[in-house]
Amino acid sequence: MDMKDHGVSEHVDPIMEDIDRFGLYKHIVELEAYGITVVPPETMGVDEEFVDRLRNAILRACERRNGVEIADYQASELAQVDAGRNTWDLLEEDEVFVEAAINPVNLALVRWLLGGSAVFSGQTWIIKGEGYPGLNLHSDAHGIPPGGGHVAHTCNASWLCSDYQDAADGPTVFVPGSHRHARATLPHEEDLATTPFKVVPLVGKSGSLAIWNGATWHGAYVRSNPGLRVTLVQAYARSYMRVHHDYENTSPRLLEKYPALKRVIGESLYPYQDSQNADWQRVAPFMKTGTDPFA
Ligand SMILES: O=C(O)CCC(=O)C(=O)O
Ligand SMILES: [Fe+2]
Repeated sequence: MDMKDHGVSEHVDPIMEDIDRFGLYKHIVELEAYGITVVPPETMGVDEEFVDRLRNAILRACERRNGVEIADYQASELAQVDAGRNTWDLLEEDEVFVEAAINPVNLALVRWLLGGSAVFSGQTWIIKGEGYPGLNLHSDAHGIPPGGGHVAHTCNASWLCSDYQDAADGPTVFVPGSHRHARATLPHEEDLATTPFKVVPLVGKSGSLAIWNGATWHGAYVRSNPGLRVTLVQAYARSYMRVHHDYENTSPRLLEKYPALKRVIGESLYPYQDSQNADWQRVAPFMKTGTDPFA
């Protein structure tokens, strides 16, 4: 018996359908239990050609925006200052960023965490070279007060565009299960060298998607390997959150070409478009999200 076949929830049934179709049960359970899961490229339905395009699009955007040259990412000695600026808002730089944002397996996992009304909030690259510093433990669910942990409010869906094999690659690290604390880290918990929590480094091959509940504490190790770690970070949020970037202004050409992009960008209810009149047609679906975490 499949519960989803009984039409009990118009919101969770289609998400279940995707979880079933893409074989994501283990990843859903890991998201619940640990607040983080790593999905291999085979399950993501992507091949090497996709990852090469995605990595190249990031590297070319960095070159264009920051006036640098990155010939071979596996040997590049790119300076940290050039890797770390002008990194946000990549969607219109290359259509591969749209493909990454609306990958159906990615969206199934995002919608499990944030509901069918999940909103695309922002994309940024992380490019990290030899000797770049690590990062203290933190939550990405900024602005959510303690106590708001029953559902995920945001999530981070990051495409690995280089292999993360061990600590020397400078990977993201996680405190598994920390989403259950439902608060940001406190100062004495943040330092990776002294935190009382067990920290687990992200291991995965290029083309994997690491997705975590925005409340799951994470940081990063120093990179000691030569060459560049390359990552596309994608932020999604529930529809009541403020987005990193206002994608409602995305070119009509892209929105028309990719209906899935149009859906995940959505149309925020607030602020009202007409400041003197409530738009009841748009209020109704927003109210639905108050009745069901999968709406
Ligand atoms: O992998 C890293 O360097 C840190 C990533 C991070 O904090 C994030 O993507 O929110
Ligand atoms: Fe983060």
